[in-house]
Amino acid sequence: MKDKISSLRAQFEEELSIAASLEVLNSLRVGFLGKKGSLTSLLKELGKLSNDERPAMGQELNSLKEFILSSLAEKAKGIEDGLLRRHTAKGAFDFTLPGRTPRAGGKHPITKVMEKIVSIFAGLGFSIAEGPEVETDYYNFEALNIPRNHPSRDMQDTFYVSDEVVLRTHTSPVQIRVMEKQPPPVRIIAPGKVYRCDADVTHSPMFHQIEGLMVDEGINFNHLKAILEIFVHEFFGPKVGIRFRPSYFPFTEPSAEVDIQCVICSGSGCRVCSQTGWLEVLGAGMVDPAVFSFVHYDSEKWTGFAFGIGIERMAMLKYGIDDIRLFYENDLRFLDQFKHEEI
Ligand code: 2U9
Repeated sequence: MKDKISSLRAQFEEELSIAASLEVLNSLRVGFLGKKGSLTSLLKELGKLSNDERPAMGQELNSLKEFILSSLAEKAKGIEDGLLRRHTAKGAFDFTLPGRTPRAGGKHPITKVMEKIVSIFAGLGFSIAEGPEVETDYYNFEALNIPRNHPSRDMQDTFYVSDEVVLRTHTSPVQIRVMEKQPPPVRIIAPGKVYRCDADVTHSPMFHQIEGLMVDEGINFNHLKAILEIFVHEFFGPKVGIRFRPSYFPFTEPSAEVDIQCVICSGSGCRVCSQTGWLEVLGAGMVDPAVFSFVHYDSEKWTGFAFGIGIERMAMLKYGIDDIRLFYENDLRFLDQFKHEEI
């Protein structure tokens, strides 16, 4: 038995030394260790040995088995490494290929328009104020002189959280909160999300506004006109015509709606401006003294103007977009168009 084990080891070493592929290594493994392999047959013969001989021979066979397994593994690794080296040396792997560039995103068009408008007013000395999107009836309506029976308070127009709590329908409550906290002068803009129960091609249940408020001694309608003219010319271009039309809001008196010459037809009349040549872009007015009395500002001493701008509307006019829902669908074919757009 001892001789058989020695000659099996010699035979294995001989065959291993000339094995040059993973396939040959596998047939060696089967030939020696498989069900009918030569080492397996010797293991079966152990039973025929005497009780004295069996343990030593069993140990020898086991150590030969370990030797075969570790030698096969070592040789296989050598062959695999060689294969890889030859493969890459042949040029199958091009180390000079550039990596895959990650797809770069861009700012959402609403964010871009928002930031542009904020920067125009920041340049005119306005600071930014923010406040909660879930508001009380008092801040959203009452303190803004919006009466109990006003249509905007209707369930049809406002999202009610409870009898006294609403999703803000405009950012005006921010200005009320600022005035409650600080005395005049005030020069702020309030950008943010607002909510109205309305949905079609030009209305979304959530949209964005920037409102402005300036309060000081001697502020009059001329200041309002000048600030809004500067804004419109910076945003739409220096040549666009602008006009103020009398209007009504509960929180301003007098009030005005501001139109610009149609950006599509330059004023000659088209479908977008309903053949009028003008487009309404924002609302404004002198703060109603009733609003000042809610925040304990003396309306004999202080006057102020306020204005409101709908961001989605500005973006739609600027880029000629006719459906507001495109802003919220996250279709990259739409959004990618604004990626490199300089406003
Ligand atoms: C205070 C007092 C007055 C803000 C104003 C408008 C006119 C206006 C609309 C523009 C488009 C809303 O998003 S929109 O539909 N806004 O027309 N907003 S005056 O007046 C204020 C605000 C705060 C304390």
